[in-house]
Amino acid sequence: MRLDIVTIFPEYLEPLNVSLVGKARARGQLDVRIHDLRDWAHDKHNTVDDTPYGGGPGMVMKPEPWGEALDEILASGEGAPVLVVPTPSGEPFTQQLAVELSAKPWLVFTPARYEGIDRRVIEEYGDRLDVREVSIGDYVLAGGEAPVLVMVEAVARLLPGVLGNVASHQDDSFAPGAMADLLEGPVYTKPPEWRGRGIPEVLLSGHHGKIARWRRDEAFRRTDRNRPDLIERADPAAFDKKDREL
Ligand code: 6GU
Repeated sequence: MRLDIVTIFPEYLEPLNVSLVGKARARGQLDVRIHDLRDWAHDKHNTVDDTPYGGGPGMVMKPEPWGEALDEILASGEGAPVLVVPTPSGEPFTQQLAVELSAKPWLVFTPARYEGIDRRVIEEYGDRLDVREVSIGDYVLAGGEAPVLVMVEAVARLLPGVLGNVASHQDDSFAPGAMADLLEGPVYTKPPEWRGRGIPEVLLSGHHGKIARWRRDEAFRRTDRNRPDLIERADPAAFDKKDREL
């Protein structure tokens, strides 16, 4: 998969050299290209923003540098990428969207600063590309770079061969399957006693059926406590009699 990211803070994206994404890049599973938007700003101060038409606070990113940057990036590859525009007014970034994006060969991200990008840029590329305006949650950040880090990590770990153990995302919170609609429950490792605290005995029983039932009950309890909306929204058929007794 190829990813292009256009930003005025390339150094903000240095975490993409580390850990899972860094390793995927080093192995050639992920081709990440980070571009400095100011390379396409041509005045003495490399200006990329201007005051908003109609007045109001803050600054708006000018269309010309984005247009030149995106034209050059689009011309450098085969076919059409999905253009992912991070914005607090976008559609929610969900595991489902991460799965969808992970199936694409090429994504271009346009993290903005200030009050966002001149609307005409989104319209212009919307005529030619699949454009997704995406928010990572109901809070406001100073720019789209941190959301890009979030989205790239969520997508990269779904690529074939990127996670060591394919089973490790089968029962992720939000993954489809038997535990769909439930958050993951608690996990334990050695030692068997730490600061006087043991581990649930069922986990030592070797009884796989009982362990699966316990995990499901814990998942249900956690979801009921932390995200009751997920249970409200789910298909009632997803829950059995034992769930309802908890
Ligand atoms: Cl994608 N950008 C900004 N600036 N703030 C956000 C966001 C994106 N998602 C949630 N808050």
